[in-house]
Amino acid sequence: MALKFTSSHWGSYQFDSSDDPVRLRTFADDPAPSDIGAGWQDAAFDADVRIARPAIRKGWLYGDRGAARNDDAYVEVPWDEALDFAAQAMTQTIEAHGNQAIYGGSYGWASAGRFHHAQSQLRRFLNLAGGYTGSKGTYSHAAAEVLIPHILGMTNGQFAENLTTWDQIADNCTLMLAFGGISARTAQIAAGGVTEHDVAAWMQRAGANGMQTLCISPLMNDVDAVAGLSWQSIRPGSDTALIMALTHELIVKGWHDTAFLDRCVTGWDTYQAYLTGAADGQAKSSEWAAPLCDIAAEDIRALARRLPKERVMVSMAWGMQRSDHGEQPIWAGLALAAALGQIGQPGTGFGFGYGSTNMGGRPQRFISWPALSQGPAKVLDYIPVARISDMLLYPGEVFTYDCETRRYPDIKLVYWAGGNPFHHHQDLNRLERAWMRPETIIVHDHSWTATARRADIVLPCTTPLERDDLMLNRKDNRLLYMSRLRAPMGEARDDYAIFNGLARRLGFKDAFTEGRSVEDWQRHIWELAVAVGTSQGLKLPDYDHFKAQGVFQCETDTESRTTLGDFVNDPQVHPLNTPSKRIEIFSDRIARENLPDCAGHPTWYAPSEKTDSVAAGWFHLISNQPRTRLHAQLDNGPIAKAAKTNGRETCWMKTQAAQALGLQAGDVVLLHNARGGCLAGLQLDPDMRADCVVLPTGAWLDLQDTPRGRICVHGNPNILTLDKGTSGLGQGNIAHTAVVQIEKWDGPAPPVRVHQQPRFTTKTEG
Ligand SMILES: Nc1nc2c(c(=O)[nH]1)N[C@H]1C(S)=C(S)[C@@H](COP(=O)(O)OP(=O)(O)OC[C@H]3O[C@@H](n4cnc5c(=O)[nH]c(N)nc54)[C@H](O)[C@@H]3O)O[C@H]1N2
Ligand SMILES: Nc1nc2c(c(=O)[nH]1)N[C@H]1C(S)=C(S)[C@@H](COP(=O)(O)OP(=O)(O)OC[C@H]3O[C@@H](n4cnc5c(=O)[nH]c(N)nc54)[C@H](O)[C@@H]3O)O[C@H]1N2
Ligand SMILES: [Mo]
Repeated sequence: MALKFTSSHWGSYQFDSSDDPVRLRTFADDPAPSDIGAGWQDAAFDADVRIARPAIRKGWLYGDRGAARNDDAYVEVPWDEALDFAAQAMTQTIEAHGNQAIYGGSYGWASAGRFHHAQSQLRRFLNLAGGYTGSKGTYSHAAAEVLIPHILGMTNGQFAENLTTWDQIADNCTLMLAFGGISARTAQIAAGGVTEHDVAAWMQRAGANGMQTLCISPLMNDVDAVAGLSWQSIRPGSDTALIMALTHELIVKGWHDTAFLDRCVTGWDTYQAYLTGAADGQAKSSEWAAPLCDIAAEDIRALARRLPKERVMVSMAWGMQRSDHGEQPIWAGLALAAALGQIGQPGTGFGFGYGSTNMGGRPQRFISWPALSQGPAKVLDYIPVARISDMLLYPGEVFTYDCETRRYPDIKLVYWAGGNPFHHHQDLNRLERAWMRPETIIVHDHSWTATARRADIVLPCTTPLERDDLMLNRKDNRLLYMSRLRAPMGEARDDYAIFNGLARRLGFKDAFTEGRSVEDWQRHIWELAVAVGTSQGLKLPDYDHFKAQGVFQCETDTESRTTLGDFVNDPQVHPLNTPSKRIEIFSDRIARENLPDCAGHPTWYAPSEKTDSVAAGWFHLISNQPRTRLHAQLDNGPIAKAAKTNGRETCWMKTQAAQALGLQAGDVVLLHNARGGCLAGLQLDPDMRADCVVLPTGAWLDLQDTPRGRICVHGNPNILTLDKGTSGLGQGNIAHTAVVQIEKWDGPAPPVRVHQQPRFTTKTEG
């Protein structure tokens, strides 16, 4: 018997291939495995959702140019025919419109594993085909990705890797201000694979050491139970006002650390003039913030009084900036930490992303393992990733992004592999309209997701359980050889094999494969990894030994880090890479853009939707990350299904708020606003705000015609969210900013059909 291993974004697994049937078990050395994975095997081999064979949308075969894309039947075809169609569509697009008419932004999480990473494969393929229009930034933290380089002189990725480590927090921090929480729910996930979940254990250790945690969030359970926990409920979208009022209190009481500000910060005077009202006549006082945040002014003052006496970490969940003007809480939070003068000291200062995944603040050495080469980019056009509907609807129009002005390209062909925009994008009715514009849409997925059901050429790929791969994640201490559990289902092929077939038709197969088989590539990547290991003082085994052992443990030493520690120690010797060489609380570069929605210093802007500006009966929608799956992945599996309410996605309201509307646990409710509507199954939660409703992301979109119009009968919140950029600077998505109305669904509710196969037809039928 030989144990074999595999990995995913939610955890790692082991199995004995001589077992019959073969069953995945959680990786034995993970101290706190995620529940999500218990449903992986069933979800992956669910014949009801798997794409068995290549399929072409009927209307596309007859040249409808996208008209019926939102609800059509599919014709199954042999692989050769499907690949011929795809190659022809690419050739025609490139000849008639040039490579920039291909959108290959293809955002999404795909699967863990270095070689079979769908986006890497796609980009390598499209670059060899002459290039494509790409995307910049993520749905996770786009606003921060643009802002942080301006104000800290490093990328968001570099900042993330310099996050003050958990050991320092546990030993030194006495007050954790957890804006948006720090949760084991989200810490189940780590991009690229994870063998050890430890965020909950670090929080317990910090709590046992006396750290107080203040969960500042609309939901109490955004921090899991821990010693020293308390909850400050806040109106969604108003954190910037609270942070400014706290900073204002420090200034007027003279409790701010002027020595730190003089030494390490630029632009404090400008910001202070804004806070005191000298600049605009409005002091950002506790009285000013109180009605915005729905927190008593006295409570804000009491919190401000505590701050100078504690060793404080100002922590922001990533979700804080996935909202209108999402740049501002980050910038204002950094300014608050600067005013406290505790940046650069162990366990205190400013943090972004603790608990948002398992990665933030891990006290370990990060090693840059090799990846598949994607080749040089040949087209330089791109869009901010969340502006996809705008791009498709308004080709040629101007947009601003990161202090540049550009135009949207005219896209004729969309190619997606490893993502699900009809899960992840906001205002899905709007995306559906935009999605009708391109001539051809090609999608690789293993399952009939909402996006696959809206593609013209659907190519079935394997899941990681059907292929070998390497897990090389710089933020995990182990390297895993991922072994296949079983042969591919149906006619599924690896993304690599699919691109191979296309590259042959397009005449660049040799350049794409470099003459290597899958195993040759994996051996090649491993050899590069061995060289990296050597440069880091690690002796990795050769490929065959690694494959046989399955696991390589890098090291057990911890590496403790302090964000901006060197800089604060000596700003002259370790200056920041900003224009002023310091932390920029005023950025001249941003100010010069004169943007209406992002000034040169942290600024309060009212969000486009909020509960205090609508009539009673409106609720703020919180579409947070789902506890039971990764985004829309595994939604068809047993763990996600067990958490649904009568087969629909569960939404939560505060007990009293639901009672006031005459609603009970288990009711089917309709959530709606001007953009759309969805059904969900109601559950009650006493520990959340009365003006909020929680509907996590990831229920597969199931639009059906009902007496109340075309609504999602399953519970996808993105039918309700707002498709707008955070600002003309960051252009991040604002998924966390939306208001909705709720009512009981009377009468029979339409059954959910999206976890079944789509409609099939023949070429000539109908
Ligand atoms: N309302 C709201 N919306 C949100 C968010 C929110 O907080 N609220 N969060 C946003 C965030 S942070 C993110 S990151 C996005 C996530 O959005 P996505 O990353 O698009 O979501 P996933 O469901 O992970 O989609 C990955 C897809 O890749 C497919 N796949 C897996 N492995 C492979 C493979 O090997 N090859 C191929 N070809 N396909 C594969 C899966 O089946 C799945 O359909 O959602 C965003 N959307
Ligand atoms: N189980 C699971 N874990 C995941 C994922 C998943 O799909 N499933 N996805 C992963 C990905 S891609 C990402 S990017 C991260 C995202 O990680 P986060 O961004 O940290 O997670 P969210 O759940 O979007 O947001 C955290 C909380 O912010 C609170 N919140 C929303 N609006 C506001 C506000 O205006 N003010 C305050 N104070 N709080 C607010 C909500 O109550 C929400 O529960 O999660 C990762 N982890
Ligand atoms: Mo994300």
